Amino acid sequence: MTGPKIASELNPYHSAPRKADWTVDQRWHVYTHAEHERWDRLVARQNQILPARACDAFLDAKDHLRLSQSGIPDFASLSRRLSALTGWTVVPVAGLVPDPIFFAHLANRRFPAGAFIRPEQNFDYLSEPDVFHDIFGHVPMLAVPEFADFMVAYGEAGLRAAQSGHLTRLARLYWYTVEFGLVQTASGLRIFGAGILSSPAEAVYALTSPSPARIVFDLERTMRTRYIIDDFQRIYCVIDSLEGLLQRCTLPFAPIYDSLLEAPDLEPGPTTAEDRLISA
Ligand code: HBI
Ligand code: FE
Repeated sequence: MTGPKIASELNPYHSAPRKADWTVDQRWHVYTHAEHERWDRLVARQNQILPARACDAFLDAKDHLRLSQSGIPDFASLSRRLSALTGWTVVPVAGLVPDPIFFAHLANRRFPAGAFIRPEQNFDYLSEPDVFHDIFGHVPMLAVPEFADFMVAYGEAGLRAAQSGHLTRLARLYWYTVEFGLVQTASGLRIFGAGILSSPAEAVYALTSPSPARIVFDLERTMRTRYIIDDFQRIYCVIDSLEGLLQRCTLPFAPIYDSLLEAPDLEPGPTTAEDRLISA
């Protein structure tokens, strides 16, 4: 699933004036008809796949935020709807921003979202976060109060981890929850991770393929587990509930980092004797 890297000349925001916090102007009126239409096709495809696969909180919030309306969303009006629910806003960025900048935005309830849309030749997959991944994949969960508060706590923890040198381990928490998390519900296993929610193929694979391992989320285990960025995941972590994630992850992480100092990293695949496996 490796895609070609997006050439920076294809992303007009790379040459746009950037503010100190790395945000740019979205310049919504500059999107072309083809770009709006590409968004519509990406949304339509995902809307076919996500019912009964995404968690209900995501599906409800996606409708509430009117993300299936035609055209790439205007971040300012989307932010008004979102902030009425949880106080979060979305701010446009050109692409990846440096870690401390990213964490400072999260800690202040601002989600930095790529403003560009993937080019047509990358319709199925792009390694960089674009407007479809960031807005369609991430923003609905930010309208869910428990998740919204978890993301603030993550941003604050990120600012501390960047100082104390524990970012590698903290970033794995983000990866295995915010990006690739599954949640156990009364109606079965569901998706809440944005990396899966924005991928048609992985949305099916994550829930039903026999090849990846699915284990009950354990914070220490997650922090020790490396991840792969250019293929489907080989292991998924399953939380019990968003409330549980929030409670577990708003406790201070410093004692956990310390307790893991001697613990070796784990590969993203093989399970251990302590893992509690979940069948698909
Ligand atoms: N920047 N725009 C953007 N989006 C991200 O998801 C992102 C980032 N910068 C850093 C980063 N993620 C990660 O380092 C962490 O969450 C760990
Ligand atoms: Fe993401």
